[in-house]
Amino acid sequence: MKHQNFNLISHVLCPYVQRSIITLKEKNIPFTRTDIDLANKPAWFKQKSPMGKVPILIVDDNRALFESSVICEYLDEVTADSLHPRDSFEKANHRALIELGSAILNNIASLYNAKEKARFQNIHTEIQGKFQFLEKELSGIPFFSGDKFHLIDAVYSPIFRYFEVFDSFTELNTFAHLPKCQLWRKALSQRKSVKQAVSEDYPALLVQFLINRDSYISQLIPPKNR
Ligand SMILES: N[C@@H](CCC(=O)N[C@@H](CS)C(=O)NCC(=O)O)C(=O)O
Repeated sequence: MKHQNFNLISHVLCPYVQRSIITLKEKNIPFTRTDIDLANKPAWFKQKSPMGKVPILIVDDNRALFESSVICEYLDEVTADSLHPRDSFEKANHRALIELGSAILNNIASLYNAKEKARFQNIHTEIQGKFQFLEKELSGIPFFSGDKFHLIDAVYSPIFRYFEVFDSFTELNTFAHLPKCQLWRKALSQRKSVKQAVSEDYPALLVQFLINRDSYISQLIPPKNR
């Protein structure tokens, strides 16, 4: 890769930012991170982000890319040792399951915004259904396809991270009957790049974010976490 200067426009809690940071770290790409307040978006950000969303990757101070999957693929392409499998079907399948990961993130947003218990439970069942599918697809240990960490692992790490916080105050047991997902989840949580993708106060910030939803999940958070 010729020397390029990367700045990732980010938000402290965003799971799509996290997958990009994990990719940057896994590929040892030097970068700077600029966190912005999504409730008060700077004017320069609106010019760079047509959808008003993070992450945005600024390349050499003048070019910008949006959409985390595109950013991860680009970073993977401009550096050696791809984080995708070599086999075309396997690679396509990883990409398809990355899409599934984004669908799970949408489900998680619906979960924490659900006002009523019944809706919350229905969405949780939908999420479990998607992980049941993944349980059948998981072909390796400790990561999705075995020893090598791939882009798909970067995508699922922030997804599992939500459940670390949910499990600190609820009994969802999302992965109770999914032993392979449990092992995958554990391995991802111990990966250095995954740990480094968020700040130490991430759990407290997420809890505060969940309280502010004023939704069903907010009511489950005990006073000691507030
Ligand atoms: N498909 C987008 C999704 C990114 C996204 O939804 N980012 C959220 C934060 S996690 C965002 O910036 N939302 C805008 C807002 O909250 O106003 C991607 O993969 O980059």
